[in-house]
Amino acid sequence: MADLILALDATEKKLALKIARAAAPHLDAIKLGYPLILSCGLAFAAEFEEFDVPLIADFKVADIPNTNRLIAEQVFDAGFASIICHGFCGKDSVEACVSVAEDYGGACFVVAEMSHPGATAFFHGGAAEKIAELARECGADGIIAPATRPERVKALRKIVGTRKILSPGVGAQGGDAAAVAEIVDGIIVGRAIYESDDPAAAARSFAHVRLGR
Ligand code: NUP
Repeated sequence: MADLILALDATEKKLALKIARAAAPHLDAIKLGYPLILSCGLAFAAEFEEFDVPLIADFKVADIPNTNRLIAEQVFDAGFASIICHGFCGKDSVEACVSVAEDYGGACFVVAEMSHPGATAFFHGGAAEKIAELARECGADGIIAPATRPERVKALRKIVGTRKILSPGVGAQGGDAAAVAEIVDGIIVGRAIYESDDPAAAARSFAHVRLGR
């Protein structure tokens, strides 16, 4: 069974908080990324404290090690529990994020393969496997792998072993939560919850995935 992680890509403060308040009782984490943070500012993350759900920063950090370190420090200072970085920049860049995460008692996840159709152009042909291996070597807490391609999640699971796999692509992108729930540690759901007229009910509809939590 897997955690349910809301990808809160709403871009308006009041609406974002309303959705979070409604859905929070049915969630294990909330993921905030560029859409919300560029609109509302990094400090806005503090306003989610009241929901008592850990925050994941999805900035897909992809820079030189020093810049990655500076970004990760900003993220954890703002109260996030986890950060997502890219792996294609190499070991030293990923290690910078992992090291800051460790300093703050947080977690770092590395994108191994993305969920959209175009991702196959660069992530297939061995790249995703290499990135998953690199994530393991760097001591990352886990990887991001696509719910839109359960067979790829299975292949990457063989590489990362017991490290966590968080899986986006459920709902709006066509992925089926049930198809990956048994092989991942968390499913990431955005529009299927935050664009719903009833975000609480939409989040609750994934309860089968969270059974036993
Ligand atoms: O490969 C990825 N696919 C993906 O959709 C890596 C991601 N981080 N995401 C994010 O997950 C994406 O940016 C969005 O925030 C969320 C999926 O949202 P939705 O398609 O469920 O609305």
